[in-house]
Amino acid sequence: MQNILVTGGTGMVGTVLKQYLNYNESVDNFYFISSADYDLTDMKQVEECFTERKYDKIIHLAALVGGLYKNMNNNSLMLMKNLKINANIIEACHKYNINRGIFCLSSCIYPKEPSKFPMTEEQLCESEPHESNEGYAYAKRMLAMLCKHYNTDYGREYICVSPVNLYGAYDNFSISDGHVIPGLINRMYKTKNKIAPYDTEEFEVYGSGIARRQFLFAPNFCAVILQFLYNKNIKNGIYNICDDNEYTIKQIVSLIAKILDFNESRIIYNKKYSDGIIKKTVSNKNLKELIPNLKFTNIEKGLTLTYEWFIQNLNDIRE
Ligand code: NAP
Ligand code: GFB
Repeated sequence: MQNILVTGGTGMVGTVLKQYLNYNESVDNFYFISSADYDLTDMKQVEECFTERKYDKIIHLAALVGGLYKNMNNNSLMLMKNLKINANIIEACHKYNINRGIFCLSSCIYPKEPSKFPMTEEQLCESEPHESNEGYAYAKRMLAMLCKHYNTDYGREYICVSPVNLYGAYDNFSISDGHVIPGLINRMYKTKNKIAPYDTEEFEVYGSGIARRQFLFAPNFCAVILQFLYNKNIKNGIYNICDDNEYTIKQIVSLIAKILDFNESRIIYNKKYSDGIIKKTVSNKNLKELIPNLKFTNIEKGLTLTYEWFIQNLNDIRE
């Protein structure tokens, strides 16, 4: 029986992982922490966390996370907070002899003008990321560098998983800070039900709608994290986590409108809002070689389950 520390245990992925483990018996003890337990930007508190008990493995999910507009307006905060969290965690993992762990990157940290699409893991640092999330991107790139060099210098097994845009239950439905799927579901629901200030005739989508994104249902990502944690053949490296599909924002808007039974003729696109990066397609070739029969939830089913959770938890959603 091993002790496994899960940082970011109260976020979307952390909470879905906890649920996943409840459903699927686990041989180990998982300890889920949040910023209320330990502020990981403060090394003193990180030390307290790592001396509370002996941990054998770690799943490092904690980060200051946000959608396009939160990143665009807070690059310095996203850089500083995430740099401190990631450096403190790696330093503590090594100091307290945690030899193996899963560390979370993101597809938005890849180059904005890559040499080729879909982007493979080797292209991660071939040029600078998109300016809209530069702070967050460099803090995650530094996490990847820390894992790479602690693996090389000290024989650690710090493995990086790099998911695409995640969504699902327990997401952050904040209209200003959240990602596109929870943002659209929350605002379209409010417009449909005439809830001020979104009780408008027209429903405004931010941007032109032409941007393309890959989406991954959070429970699918949790299944991959656990497979990587226990797969002894995987000892280091970076792995993109995504299925084969990519959608325009227009397609996502239309899918969400169908699920909410919202009249699409009321939808307009406001190009005053940034689209962010137009395309950031990553390859899942390495993932499929590692786990050939990986199952992914299709977007229609994932969005429907997310909306059903939203409706059932309206009073408790993060927004
Ligand atoms: P989330 O819902 O925003 O949760 C973030 C978690 O990190 C929360 O548990 C939060 O604790 C914790 N945290 C934040 N700052 C902290 C601090 N200073 N000290 C301690 N804990 C802190 O994020 P998520 O969507 O689950 O993301 C999980 C991981 O996936 C992150 O590493 C993120 O970068 C990565 N990722 C997310 C997406 C996406 O689309 N959501 C896409 C790619 C990669 P509190 O609850 O106490 O605040
Ligand atoms: O999900 P999102 O905020 O993040 O935006 P990114 C995706 C796309 O949706 C952009 C459009 O092209 C937006 O213009 N969009 C349309 C909306 N309506 C909305 C809305 O109501 N809310 C939001 N948020 N977008 C993030 C990175 O980029 O990807 C983060 O900034 C993180 O660091 C995340 O990595 C996964 O995909 O543009």
